[in-house]
Amino acid sequence: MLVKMNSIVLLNLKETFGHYVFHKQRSHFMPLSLLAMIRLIPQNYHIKIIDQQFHQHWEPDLVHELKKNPLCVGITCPSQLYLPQVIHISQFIKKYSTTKIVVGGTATSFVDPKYFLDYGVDFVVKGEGELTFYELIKSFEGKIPLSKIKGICYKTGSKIKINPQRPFINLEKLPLFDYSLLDLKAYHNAISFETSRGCNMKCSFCHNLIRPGWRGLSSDKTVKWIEEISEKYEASELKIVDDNFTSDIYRFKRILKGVIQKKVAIPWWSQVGDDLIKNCDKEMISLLEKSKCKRISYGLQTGSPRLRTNVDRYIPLKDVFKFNRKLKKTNIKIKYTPIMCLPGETEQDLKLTLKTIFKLKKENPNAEIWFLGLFLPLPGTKAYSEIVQRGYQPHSTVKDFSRRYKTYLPIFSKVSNIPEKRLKFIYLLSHFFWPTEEIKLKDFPMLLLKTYKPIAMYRLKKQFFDKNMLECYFLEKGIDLLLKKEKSKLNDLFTK
Ligand code: B12
Ligand code: SF4
Repeated sequence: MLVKMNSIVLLNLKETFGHYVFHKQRSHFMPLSLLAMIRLIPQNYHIKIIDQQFHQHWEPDLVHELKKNPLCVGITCPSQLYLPQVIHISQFIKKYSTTKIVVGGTATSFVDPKYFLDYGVDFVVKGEGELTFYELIKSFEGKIPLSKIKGICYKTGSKIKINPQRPFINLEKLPLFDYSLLDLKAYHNAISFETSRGCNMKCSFCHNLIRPGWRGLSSDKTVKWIEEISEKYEASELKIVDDNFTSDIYRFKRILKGVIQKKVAIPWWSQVGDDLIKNCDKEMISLLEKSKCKRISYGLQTGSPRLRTNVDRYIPLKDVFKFNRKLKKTNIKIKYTPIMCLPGETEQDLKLTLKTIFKLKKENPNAEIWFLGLFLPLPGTKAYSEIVQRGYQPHSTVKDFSRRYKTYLPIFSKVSNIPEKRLKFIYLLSHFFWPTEEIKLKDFPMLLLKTYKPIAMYRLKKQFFDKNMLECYFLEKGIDLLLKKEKSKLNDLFTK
C-alpha cells in the first residue's frame, strides 16, 4: 500500500434538494469553500478534491484516495439540508478507513455538533476555516494539542468538547485561492471568487446575524486578484459569491473602476444589496455595463410590505421597482430571490409576493426568478425565536431531522396560517419560474416538466391553487424521479 502521510482529501457534495433538478442544467459552482479553507496549507501537502457534482461514481474514487492513507478527509456542508449526505458519506468513509473526518461550512454554526459527531464525523469546524484547518492538520501531526485550537468541536470519550470561538480572520492577509486544484473545464472556466464576508443588512432570518459585521478586501487587492485570475486562468465568468458585494458602495465603485481602467473585466455575477438600489444613478449603470456585469442577484425576500418590516427589510418596494426599470435598458439580468414561509406569513402575504414577482417580470424582461426559496430556521436568529414562540419544536434525533428536511416539515409547520398541502403545491409550482429556455431537454421527466410550465405559470399568476391533488402528486413524483439516484442512497438513512 502506498503511504503518503501528507495527503488531504476534500469532498464537495452534490445538491440534491428540490430545485436541483433545474440547477443541474447550469454550470456548477466550484467548491470555493474548500479552496478557501486550505489556503494556509503549505504546498508540500498533496490535496485531492473530489467534487460529487461530476463524479457519478464517486465511491471508487474516494476508496482509491482512502487507500493512500490521507491525514484527513474534509467535507463542506453549506446548509443543514446537506446533513444526511454528510452522515451518509462519513459512514461510508469509516467502512474503509480510520482517517479523521472534518466537517466545516455555514451549516456547522447552526446544527448541533452531536448530529455530526454521533454519526462518524471526528471534528466539526465552526466559523472560518483557514487558520482552524491549518492548526488541525498540525495537531494530526502531533504538533499542537487539540485543546488549543479555537473553533472546533470533537469528542473526548462520550462527551462533546466545544472549544472557544475563533475570532474573524484578516482577509487582506490571505493568499489568493489556488484554482489549479480543480479541473476548470468541468466548471466551464466560471471562476468563483470572494471579495467580502458578512452583510450590512440585518434580515431577521439570516445566518449573518449570529456573527454580525461586514469585512471586505481592499479595492486594490480585489482588482489585483481579478487581474491575476484573468491572466492565469482564462476565466469565462466570475461568480462573486459574497453575501452582499455592495455592502460598501464606495469600495464597490472603486473595484468596478479599477477593472475597467486595467482592462481586466471578466463577465461577472454577484449578490447585491440595498445600497446598490439606493445609489443606482447613470454613472453606476455605466460602471456596471463597462465592467461586464452579466447578472446580479437581489434578496427580495417578500413582496408584502408588512412582512418586509417584520423581517427587518426597510427599503420600500417602490425603490426596488424603480431600480428594476432602470435595468430594463441594459443587458444585465437581475435575479430576485423571494422566500416563502417566513414567520407569520399569511396567504395574503404570499399572494403579494407572487404579484410582486409578476410585476417585476412584466416591467423588466431581464428580471428572473428561479423559484421561491424556503425559509430555513437558524437557531440564534430573531426569526428562529419567533417560530419557537409560535410552537415550532426543534428536532431531537437525526431521523427526525432528516425526515423534516426531506418533507420540508420544519418550514411548513407552525410558520404560517396557510394549509401545508397548499404551501407545498405553491412551492412546487414556483420551480417553474426557472428560465426553462436554458434547460436542455435531455430526459423524459424534464420534457414533462417543461410541458407543464404554462399551467404552472397560469396558476401562479391567477393565484389559483385549488383542485390540485393529482398535479401536486405528479409534480413531486416528477422531481423525485429526476433526483432518484441521489435520493435512493439517502432514503436508507431516513428509514434507519
Ligand atoms: C454558492 C452557494 C450555493 C451553491 C453551492 C453550494 C456550495 N457547495 O458552495 C448552491 C446554488 C448549490 C447553493 C444552494 C443553497 N444555498 Co447557498 N450559498 C452559496 C454562497 C453564495 C457561496 C458559498 C461560498 O462559496 N462561500 C464562500 C466560502 C469561502 O465561505 P464558506 O462556505 O462559509 O467557507 C468558509 C467556512 O464556512 C469554512 N468551511 C467551509 N467548508 C469547510 C469544510 C471544512 C472541512 C473546513 C475545515 C472548513 C470549511 O471555511 C471557509 C473559509 O473560511 C453562500 C453565501 C456565502 N457568501 O457564503 C450561500 C449560502 C451558503 N447558501 C445558503 C442557502 C440557504 C442555500 C439554500 C438552502 C437555498 C435554498 N433555499 O434552497 C440551498 C441549499 C440547497 C441544499 N441542497 O442544501 C445560505 C446558508 C444559510 C445556512 N446556514 O443554512 C448561505 C450562507 C446564503 C445566505 N446568505 O443565506 N448555495
Ligand atoms: S441581504 Fe441576504 S446576506 Fe444580507 S442580511 Fe439579508 S439575507 Fe443576509
